[in-house]
Formats: sequence, structure tokens, C-alpha cells
Amino acid sequence: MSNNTYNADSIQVLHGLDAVRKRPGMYIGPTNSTGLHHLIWEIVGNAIDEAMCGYGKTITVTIFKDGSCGVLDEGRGIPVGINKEEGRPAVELVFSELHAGGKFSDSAYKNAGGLHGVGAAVTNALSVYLDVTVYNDGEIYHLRYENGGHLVTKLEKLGPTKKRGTLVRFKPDPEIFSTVEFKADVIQDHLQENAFLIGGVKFIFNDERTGESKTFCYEKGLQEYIANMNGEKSPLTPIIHFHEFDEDSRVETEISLQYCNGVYDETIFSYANLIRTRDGGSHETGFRNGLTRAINDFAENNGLLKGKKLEGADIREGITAIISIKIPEDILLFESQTKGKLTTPVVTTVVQNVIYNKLTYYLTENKEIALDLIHKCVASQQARMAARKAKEEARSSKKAKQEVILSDKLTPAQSKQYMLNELFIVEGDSAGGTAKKGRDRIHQAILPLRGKPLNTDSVSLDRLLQNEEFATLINTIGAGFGQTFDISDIHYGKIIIMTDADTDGAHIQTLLLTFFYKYMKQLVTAGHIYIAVPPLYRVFKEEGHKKIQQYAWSDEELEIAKKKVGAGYKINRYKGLGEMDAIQLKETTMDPRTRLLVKVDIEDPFLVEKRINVLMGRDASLRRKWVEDNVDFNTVDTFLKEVK
Ligand code: TTJ
Repeated sequence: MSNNTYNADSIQVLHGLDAVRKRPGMYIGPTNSTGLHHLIWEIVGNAIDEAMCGYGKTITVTIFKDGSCGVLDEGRGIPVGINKEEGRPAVELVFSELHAGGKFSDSAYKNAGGLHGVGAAVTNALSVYLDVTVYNDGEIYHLRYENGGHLVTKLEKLGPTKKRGTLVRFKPDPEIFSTVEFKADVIQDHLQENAFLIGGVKFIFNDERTGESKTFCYEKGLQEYIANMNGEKSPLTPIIHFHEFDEDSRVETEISLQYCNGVYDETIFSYANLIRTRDGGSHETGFRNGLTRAINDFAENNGLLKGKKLEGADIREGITAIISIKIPEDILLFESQTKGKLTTPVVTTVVQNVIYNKLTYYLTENKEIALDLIHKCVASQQARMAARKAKEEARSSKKAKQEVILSDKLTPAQSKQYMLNELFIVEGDSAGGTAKKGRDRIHQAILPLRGKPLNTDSVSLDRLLQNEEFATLINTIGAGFGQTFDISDIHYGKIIIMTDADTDGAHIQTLLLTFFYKYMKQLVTAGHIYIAVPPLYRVFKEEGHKKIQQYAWSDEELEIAKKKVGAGYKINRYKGLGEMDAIQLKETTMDPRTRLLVKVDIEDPFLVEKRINVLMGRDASLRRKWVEDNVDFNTVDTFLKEVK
């Protein structure tokens, strides 16, 4: 325990928690649902630290009926002894002193999972109550805070116990957060992700609001993470796993990877001290360098290269990899507050050496797998060179910007200013016809999709590719797909999916999104994909020659619309696009001045990957359930941003 850092008296300590309440954003980010869940991650992170130090194998998170959350571990218990400098029990300081958490922990990797790593005191400051129970030395200890971190029950003994561990239960303050409703799926995702990252620790989730209970425990950790991500894909290699501790730098590196057939892109996730590093950084750089060198060297030494060296992209095509490193807190460096990118320099060489040495050894020991893998890399290389050559030839013969032969189904836009053009992909021929009449012919193109072929319950993307509709779609967009997709060639600035507001429509949306994400990923990440949101109601009446009307996109809006139109109104309830005429469709869904669009906004590739696995998996009932649970036409999905 450090011995010279505490000089704050209790008044300053309280002041500290007040500061958190005044500016919660500085400590937990936004005070929306995301921030709300950070309260849990801060607490769970402490329990995880203890488990990673080897104390306790089970962490239980419970949401209670009163909206509070309890986190229980089986560790050594937060120390209850009196802290000499402060003259107060250490456990009390943990919850009332900002940043105190780590000072009482001997873990090198503290703040696991807590995004800002600000500690348990922040959770306390933003709660209406927080109860701590410590089971240690045969005694139950208890203390309680209320009202944003005011100590109301000092540390007390409650009686004997045989248990060991810590239980923290808190209820978030509705005056701070825009919502205080914990979401079961968000918590489960977080716990599952941690369970994958720390093999062998059991995470239990109980939701007493619904009676639901789930357990996540993966003895094989990252390897099961990969298995879970690649579930339905056809593997080219087994899951390959490396784990190494570097004594000099004290960096622990764990890598799991697998190659699959029929996959064009690479999926690489990285973590530093259990924090997801979305934008990669030194560990990912080291991984890429080491992987490229190992495979090139091996291929060269075994006479498998056909001429030129393989490029990194050739080597990574079809890979799924997870890199998880753990490093001492004092050299854990991120590019910014949001911790998206690791910058600790030494990590690059450490990870590079691990993957280079271990993979070289693995390939030598597993010649057949090595041959399969190198053949795939060489095939990728050749495909890439052929695509490049074809493109150069097309460019030089000035065919490049000529329209590809378009399906007769497409009604093209007249303008050649591609970025201003919009492609509407419309569910059904009849709605397609209406859209054709309602469109702006200069900038809007219509591509009707027949609902039927998309509607099968066991869709494989490979089959979708052979499907005529998708072939048309690829041609229409005009920029290729998969490895040869080139975003600079797209023929439309906005690609707008327009379906009925029902379950089938939602299913078509998700199939299309999945298709785009998989084969034209940049279209999605660069924000070119939109979903049109048709209204649910039209409220109208005729007064003489005057027509008064209002559209409504939700039941709340319907009530407002009824008032606006006034007595004697009639209501159209739209069950599908087909029930609108061209003018109505134009006004509500197509005209940029009046329509409602949502932009598909991928914030979290982890969730997307997961969503895609559910959606494209073999289990049709899971998929249907997902669509029913998550696609709500009255609210805007969290992945989507409202735009015009
Ligand atoms: C610190 O070093 C001495 C033995 O106990 C170590 C410790 O801090 N253990 C510990 C803390 N176990 N569990 C926690 C903990 C658990 C939860 C749920 C919440 C918090 C803030 C801490």
C-alpha cells in the first residue's frame, strides 16, 4: 500500500464527490444509457482485478427489482483495516476518494474494463444509495452511503460468516442520468466479452426484474472467442493460440487466430488490459508486422512464393484474430481519453516477436496447415494483382466511367454527378412502381427488390451472391465487391433501403445491411447507407377545397397530429409502402426536404460482428427473436442516426 498519497481531509473528500455530481461527464462520459452502464463497469472492473490476481473464480452481477445493481466476487475482500494517514477504514476511502481504488490493489492491471478508470467512488457519487458488504476473516462487514456518496452507516460488523468476498450494491441517481434502466443485453455482452478475455472466470448475470439468469465461462478464453465469432464459417485452419509473458517489459501477450474460407476481409480485435482498443495501436501494428514477416519468410524458405513477396493484405484476407495484451499500469498509454488506440511503443516489438517466433514454429511443426495457408495467401495475391490489372486496363481504355450494363429493373438517375445521386432499394415491384413516379428523376434511382428470394430462413451469403437481385445490386453500385471493392467508383452518394415497416421489412433491411457490411464494408463505415422511415399514419380532413393533413411516425406523433388537424379527422394507417400513392411516398419518404431517413452508423464493430453472427447464423428462431426485440419502427435503433 502506498504511504504518502493521502492528505485530503474528509471535507475535501466530500468535495471530490460533489465535483463528480456537478460534472459527471468528465468522469463517465455522457449521462445517457452508456454512462449509466459505466457505473457497473467501474465496479465489475474491481472484481475482475481481484480474480485476475488469482482470488475468486466467480463474479455475479444482479439487477434487482428496485433498479439497483449488485456485484459480488469471491476475492479477499476490500481491506477493512484503518488506513494510517486518514485514520479511516480503507474500504471507506475506496468509495469516497477519487482514484483511490488502485492504491489498495496489488494488481498490476487495475481498472480492468472501466473506460475512464476513475474508480468506485464515481459510482458512489452518482448513486442514490451504495451498500458495501465485505466477507473476510470470518466476519461480515457493512457500510452504506446515500444521496450521492454521503456515509450514513459507518463500517460495522454484522456477524460471522464462512464466505469470502465483496458485494457492492448501488442504485443510480435518476437526477443524474437520462435513463436509469439497466439493459440486460448490454450487461450480458460486457460480461461475455470479459469472460472470453479471462478464461476460467465464471460470470453470472441475474435479472430479478425478469427472472432471467445467464452464465458465461470459457475455460479456453480467446480460443472460444474466435470459435464463437467464426461459428458458421468454414475453417481453413484450426484455431491457433499463443500466450507469452515477456520478462523484460512485463508485457503479457495472448493471441488467437483462425483463417476461414470464402471470407474476403479481416477481422482483428485488440485489447489492452481488457479495454477494447477500437483503433488498434502498437499491439496491432506489432501483430501485423510479425504476421507478414513470419508468413513471407516461411513461404520463401520453402520455395512457395511465386515471384513477389506477399503483401500484408494478402496475408490477412480471411483472418479472424484477437490480440489481448496486459501491461503494467505505468506504461499503459493511450492516444486519447477515449482509449481507442494503444501507444505504448515497446508493445510493438514484443507482440511482433511473439507472433513471429511462435507462428514460425507452428508452421514448421504443422506443414499441411502451413501449405493450405500459404496457398490461400498466394491465391489472394494473384486475385489482387489480376483485379488491379483489369482495372488499369479498363481505365486506360476509357471505359471506366461508362455505365455498366444495368438490369432492366433499375430506373437510373439522369445526373452523372454520382455523389449527389441516391439509389432507393425498394421492397417489392409495386412499391417500386410508386417510387418511380414519386422520385426526383435527376438524382434519384429506383431498384425494386422482390421480397421473395430474400425471405428464406436459411440464407447463406454465398448463395445470395449468386442471386440475381444481388448481382444487379453490385452492378448498379458500380464499384465491385469484396477484395476489389473500390469506394471511389461508387455511383451513388446515398444508398437508401426502403422497406415496409414490418418484420419482413426489418429482415430485408438486416440482410441488405449484412451484405453491405460484408462485401462493401466501406460503404457502411463511410456513411453511405441509409434506411428510409415511412410514416405509420396519415391524419387528414377536407374543409371545402382545402386539404389538411399531418403524417405521424409514432403513436405519440399520432396524438399530436390529431390535435393539429382538429375535429372531424380521418386516419390512414399505413401497413406498407404499397398503401401510399406517389405523392404521399414522395412527401414522407423520398423528398430530402421532408423525409425521415436514418443513417446506418457503425459505432461498435464488435456489436456489428455479433449481430451479424446472430442474423446470419443457422438458427432462424434466434434471428426472428433478434429482429422482434431490436427493430422497433417507433423508435430509432441505437445503431442508426436520424438525418434528412
Ligand atoms: C486488495 O489487497 C488486499 C486484499 O484485497 C484486495 C482488494 O481490493 N480486493 C478486492 C476488491 N476484492 N474485491 C474488490 C472489489 C469488489 C467489488 C465488487 C467492488 C470493488 C470496488 C472492489
